Amino acid sequence: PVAVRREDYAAPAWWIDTVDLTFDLDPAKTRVLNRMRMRRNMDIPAQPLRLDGDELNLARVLVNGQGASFRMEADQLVIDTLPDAFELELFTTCCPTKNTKLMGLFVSEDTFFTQCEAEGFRRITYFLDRPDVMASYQVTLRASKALYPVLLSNGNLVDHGDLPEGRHFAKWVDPFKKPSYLFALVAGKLVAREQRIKARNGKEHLLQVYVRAGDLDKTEHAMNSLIHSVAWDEARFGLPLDLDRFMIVATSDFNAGAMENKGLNIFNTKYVLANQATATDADYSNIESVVGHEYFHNWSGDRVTCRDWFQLSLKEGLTVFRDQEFSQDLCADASARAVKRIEDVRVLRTAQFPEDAGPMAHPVRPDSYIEISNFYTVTIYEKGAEVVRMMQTLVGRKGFERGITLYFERHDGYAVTCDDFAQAIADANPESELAALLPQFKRWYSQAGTPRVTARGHYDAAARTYTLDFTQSCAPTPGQSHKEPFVIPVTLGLLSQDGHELPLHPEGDEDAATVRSHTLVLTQQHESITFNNIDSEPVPSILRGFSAPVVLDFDYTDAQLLTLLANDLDPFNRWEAGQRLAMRRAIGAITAHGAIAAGLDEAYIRAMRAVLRDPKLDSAFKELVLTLPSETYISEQLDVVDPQRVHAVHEAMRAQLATALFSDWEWAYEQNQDTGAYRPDPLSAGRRALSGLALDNLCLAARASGDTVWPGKTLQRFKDASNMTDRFNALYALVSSGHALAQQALARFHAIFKGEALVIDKWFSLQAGAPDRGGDVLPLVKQLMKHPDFSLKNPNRARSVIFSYCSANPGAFHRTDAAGYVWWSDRVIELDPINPQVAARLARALDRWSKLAEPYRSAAREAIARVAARPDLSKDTQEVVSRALA
Ligand code: B3K
Ligand code: ZN
Repeated sequence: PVAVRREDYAAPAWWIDTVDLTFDLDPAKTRVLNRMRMRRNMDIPAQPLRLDGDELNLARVLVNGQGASFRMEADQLVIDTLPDAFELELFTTCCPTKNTKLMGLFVSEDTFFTQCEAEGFRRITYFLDRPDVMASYQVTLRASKALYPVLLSNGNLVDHGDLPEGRHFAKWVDPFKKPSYLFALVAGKLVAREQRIKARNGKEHLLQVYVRAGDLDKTEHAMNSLIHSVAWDEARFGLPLDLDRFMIVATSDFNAGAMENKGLNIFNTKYVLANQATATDADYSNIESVVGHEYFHNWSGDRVTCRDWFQLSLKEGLTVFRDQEFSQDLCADASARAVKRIEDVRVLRTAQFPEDAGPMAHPVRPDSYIEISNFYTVTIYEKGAEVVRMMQTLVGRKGFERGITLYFERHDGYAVTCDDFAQAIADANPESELAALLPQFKRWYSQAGTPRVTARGHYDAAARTYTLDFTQSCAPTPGQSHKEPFVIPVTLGLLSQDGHELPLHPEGDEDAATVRSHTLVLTQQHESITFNNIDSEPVPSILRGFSAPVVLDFDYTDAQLLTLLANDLDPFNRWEAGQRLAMRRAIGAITAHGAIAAGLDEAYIRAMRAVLRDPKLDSAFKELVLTLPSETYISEQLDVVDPQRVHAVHEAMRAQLATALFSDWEWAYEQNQDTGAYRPDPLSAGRRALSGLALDNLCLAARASGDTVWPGKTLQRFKDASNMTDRFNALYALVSSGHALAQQALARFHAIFKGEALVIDKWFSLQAGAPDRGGDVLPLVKQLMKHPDFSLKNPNRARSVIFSYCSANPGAFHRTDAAGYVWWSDRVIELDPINPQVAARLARALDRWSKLAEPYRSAAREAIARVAARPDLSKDTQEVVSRALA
């Protein structure tokens, strides 16, 4: 397979002005009539017309109503001789039931759905399937009225009616031009929750959430999230809903989380369906984020889209930033906002930092790809969002809003680039540091890898000054051996040793006399900042709020970290101090020679107890502080990883924290019981999260002491719980502590929820992700694959077993006998012909193989090579494994 390169971008040789599609929907053979008005792009030299296609049967090609001569070149339909403007009529068929890739037109539970991003439209009809070709669409759907009573596509319903032989039709017109990747249709037996809303200007809109008949009682939260999203985008950025009707439709077979098709968002059921009996607080919160995310794409993605797929982060980074801000703005207070920020940073550091350090590392705006589907990554999404966040930091919140306004004024209706976005934000803020540093700032788009910022502090008692020296560097990544310095906003403050926030007097900035946080913008490899009037050596709080996506290296003493943990005004750095204390102890125990020891000292335990018992802190924040860094995050800090040792130390630390704080956990559990009606708001969700963590610790401590009281109470809690969060937390506590009662709880859980696919996913996932005890998880996972409820074709189900084991359970997956790796390679090979996107994602489970200690390293490499050696691998999987071996 050949790589597509960003520098090869060329404007399309032809434009498509209008598309008129007629579908005769039949699961085995759907007929598609495509009539397009096309014209030559006069700005570039004349070229033949090349239309993309994939797995289509072509029946007819007419140019201006006449048979035309054409040829096929690989998957492309090529027409050499054409007038400058013409009507092209294509007639093709495809087979939705055989479409297990879930790209293009497919059937899920007897309903038709489409997924076209990035290159799925070519599986529906021949087309210029690239985002810079924007056309006006009208779509006629025809199908059996009994089997497919609901017929949906983008835009407005302009006509519908009955046809002979029990069939009916619906005609939709999208008032906006769009690229093909935003096309969608849905046809099937669905019901909708509906809500009419009034925008600020008094205009009415119809909001609809379509689901299968039995799921209507799980749509209230998604609808509320949509209503909040519409209001938020209008209030924060002045971006209104531009359609009369906005639809969300849920399907249980979906590769991604959701898709922002214009006016017709298609969602994985996981991000729509929730009620208190079936969904956890985390599910509620994810639904809010994803509904927001897809809705915000209506502007950032649909009104202004990407010129080419290298610009993917133009819409994804910006839209993740927007959904993160949305969720924060829905929080009642600063503490809840900080909790959300910590959660977002945790995702970035546990998933994106490893990507940036591994074989798939790529810039936020990549330079080449073999399969674009492989680049829907945490780098494009989450790091892309951090780049946008830094722009906001550099121009201020108001300045950023001005920038967004200018961006949409300039580019509405066009397909543009990341450069255009950054330019608009800078141009709207000509006096800002962003405007002054724009070319250098844009290295965040072009250079891959996570920068490391090393800081050193010097206190001069005689001069009463404190100086911080900063050095930045960035390790080589594939194809980029040398990196230029980044623009890095570092927000910082100083604390006295007894924990008081010091007023800052940065040299040369006398106005800052009373400021307690200062944002220093690093641009050089080395630079310093000096603070005046400092009476004794301070404790620096650096990178507050995680002001840049970097690794901060500062040689804190334990005493300094304990001061920050107890006193920092910035909740992010308060949490971070606790993580650093735990990380230091984890690394110490892992790298020490000899037997496994948890290595948690009294000072650490005491500090954790103080946080847990602090009446001024919210439960949600406590839960984050009391949660140890994950095995994945710990492993990233090591040069050579022995996953079994990491796992053993992590388990020992968990057990020690459970036992040492036993009565505190009991107290915290009792303190965090809610009696009122279930509400998924951050405050009560935080209380459930902390009581869940407490229960987990109490069961763990019981395991060590032989106590049976808490496991018994936990089982009772599992049975009595009035919501899924409490029920699942209790089940989790029994399973993760390996208690004998777990088996009956699991059986009961399955029996209660056997009709609820999303809950059964949780049931599978919990077992496949359980802490390994003597290699017991792999045999269990093999059993789970034989369970009658298991299906490899359903992505959610496949992920719930296979990914939970291979990607989320390092202690079980990395076995000295290599059996986990062999099993992984079998699953990648088995999945690849069914669904290459899911297979390629699974293929990334061994991305970090070269960091592993022996015998893991050689065994992992061998397993990857085994996959790579397969003939007929999809280009998705091929790209991932060949980069891993490069
Ligand atoms: N834009 C879609 C991505 C679809 C994934 C294609 N492989 C979801 C989102 O980011 O909103
Ligand atoms: Zn998106």
